[in-house]
Amino acid sequence: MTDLFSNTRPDIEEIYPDIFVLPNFAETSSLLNQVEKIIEQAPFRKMMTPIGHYTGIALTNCGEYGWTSDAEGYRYSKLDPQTNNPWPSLPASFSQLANRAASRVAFQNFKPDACLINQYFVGNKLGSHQDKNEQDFSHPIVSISIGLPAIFQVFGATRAGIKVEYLLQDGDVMVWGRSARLTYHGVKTIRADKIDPLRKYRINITMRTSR
Ligand code: MD3
Ligand code: FE
Repeated sequence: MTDLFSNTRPDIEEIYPDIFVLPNFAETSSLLNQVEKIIEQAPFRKMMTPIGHYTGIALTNCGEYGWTSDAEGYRYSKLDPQTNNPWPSLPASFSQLANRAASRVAFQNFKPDACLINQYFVGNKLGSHQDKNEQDFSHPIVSISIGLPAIFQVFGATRAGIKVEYLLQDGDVMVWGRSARLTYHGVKTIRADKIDPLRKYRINITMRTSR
């Protein structure tokens, strides 16, 4: 029987075919320390999109390749376009965490070469989209949620498909691949946390194999 008053969650939840959540899998304070170091080298910034708007979310990258956007389109780049320096290196603790999470859902030897770090403030959202700038869709994607909670939306095979919604919380790790690799997804508008009003933002770390 489900206990309404307990907040325990299972070790692994498959929220949609081939999209897995590992609740509270990550210890986030050490990850945040690493993010602080990364943004000294490569600060959070909004990027121009191909349709001439700026991304609402601020972002940066670490790892060999970083996801970037400008008037020409979306791509992975070895250099930070703002400084022309290589992106900060991917901390071993990030790739180890991603590799451990992926292996829990039967993706062995996941070795991300790209790590996108998104920063959401209250009011920010991420509309329905696919991640398709990578070369080989047989690799999974692993993401880590830090800070404010967010309602993650899965739309399925089309932009406006049937939704599954899941509340991602601090420390939750998501792994998806195989049949879900090209699934449309998004993040609903971030709201202030009444229980924890000092939390001002959400950070999502997404690790991918770009090629
Ligand atoms: C499910 N970021 O940066 S990560 C993105 O919370 C992005 O910042 C969201 O979507 C965030 O592209 C969600 C989790 C995620 C990423 C890609 C997916 C889930 C996915 C691709 C297919 C299915
Ligand atoms: Fe995405």
